[in-house]
Amino acid sequence: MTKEQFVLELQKIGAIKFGSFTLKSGLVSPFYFDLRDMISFPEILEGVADLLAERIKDMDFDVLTGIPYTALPIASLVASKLKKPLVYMRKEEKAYGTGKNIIGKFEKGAKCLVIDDLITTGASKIETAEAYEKEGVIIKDFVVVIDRSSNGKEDLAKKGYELHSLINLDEIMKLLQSMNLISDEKVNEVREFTASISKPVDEKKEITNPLTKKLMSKIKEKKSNLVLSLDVTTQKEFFEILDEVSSEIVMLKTHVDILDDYDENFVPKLQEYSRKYDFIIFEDRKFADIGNTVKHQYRNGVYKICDWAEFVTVHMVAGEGILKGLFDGTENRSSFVLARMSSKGNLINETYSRKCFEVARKYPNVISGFIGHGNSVEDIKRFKAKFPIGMLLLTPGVKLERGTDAMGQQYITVEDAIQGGADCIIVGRGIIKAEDRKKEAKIYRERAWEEYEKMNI
Ligand code: S5P
Repeated sequence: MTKEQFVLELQKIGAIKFGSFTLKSGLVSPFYFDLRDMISFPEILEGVADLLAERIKDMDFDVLTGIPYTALPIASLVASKLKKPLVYMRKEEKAYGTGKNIIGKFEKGAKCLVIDDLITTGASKIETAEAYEKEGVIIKDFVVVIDRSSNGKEDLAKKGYELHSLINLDEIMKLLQSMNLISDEKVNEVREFTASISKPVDEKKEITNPLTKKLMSKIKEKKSNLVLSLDVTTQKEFFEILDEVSSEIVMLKTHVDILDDYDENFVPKLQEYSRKYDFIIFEDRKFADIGNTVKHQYRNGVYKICDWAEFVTVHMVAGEGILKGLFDGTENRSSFVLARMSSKGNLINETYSRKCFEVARKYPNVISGFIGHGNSVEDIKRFKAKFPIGMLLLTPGVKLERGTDAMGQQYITVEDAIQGGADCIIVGRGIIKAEDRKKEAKIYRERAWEEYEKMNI
């Protein structure tokens, strides 16, 4: 099968579609490639495997892999044709923070060639390469069936990987045009779309959420990215600590339900502190129930959180109805969604985080950003790169030194968090258990601010 025949076959089975398709990013694309069904057409599968085998037979690699699901059956056919060993990485996403496993036999240091069906941006390829590299496998080359990207080759080259493709978008368009299978108008539409997505995103797109704006301007005014997590159980201790550290913090995070002696004096006193020391109040309630229940948990009961906390935390596990329950009818209230957690073995995975971003894109007026953590600067950067524009990252599990506690809390450093892209660090015991809390809070604030300024030059 020639490349041209292959493209025509793809078109026949509906793997190349023109129309209007909403992509994961929210962009509407005039075309869509979906090679998943190809496995049910043995001649096409055989044809693409032959083309790929021919393309890679002289490249230098020890093992071959395909990215599940679509490319794995293709890669296994190619591996068999070239008599090369196949390996693959589990597709099921393990909870964030646990290692992934490669299935198949390979030596540490083996050179692995990666086959995939498509490339749109280089991002997921880079993630794949890094995941393999963590397991001691060396990745240099990626071979994709269709390159539909505008800068994929360059983006991968920047990270030291080489991209090869059987066919690119332009070739497909030219071929279909020459066979009168697509109108000139559609070709132009596709070209315009591809050119538009390769333009850099306007980072300065205006933020509309008033509380996000408030937090951002307070960070600048107070020169502080420090959120204090004041997890103590008596009011006496609570306000003693606030007396010592309030001037260092931009926001105070409470767990109001852990106070043994909560009474009606607590909130007015807290509000007085907030005015006097100019910090925002953030109740870390982690709402996670159905809309109707959280509506009452937020407004009623003993604490009436909605009356005094400008921000709250939300788990998105119950679905977006939770936001209606919480925020319908409120003004000047916003939330941070837990898109990753710092605790060891937590069940959040990448798909879940991505779903949180999708919801946030729909509700920017009541979501200011995400709570998130990571095991390295690079890991946090990759996580933050997927945020909708204008969303903030608050990172808990932060201390001056890396470490853990006895109950699974994992700490990264202030520098790790901010260099990864955190807009604020959330610090609890690092400060409240220190001998000199005032001094310690100052150290956290200064370290975070220094890094933050470097990042935002
Ligand atoms: O993933 C998370 C999310 C949050 S909000 N991990 C966390 O530790 N938190 C909160 O941050 C947690 O509830 C606690 O209030 C604070 C961390 O406290 P520390 O004493 O470990 O710094």
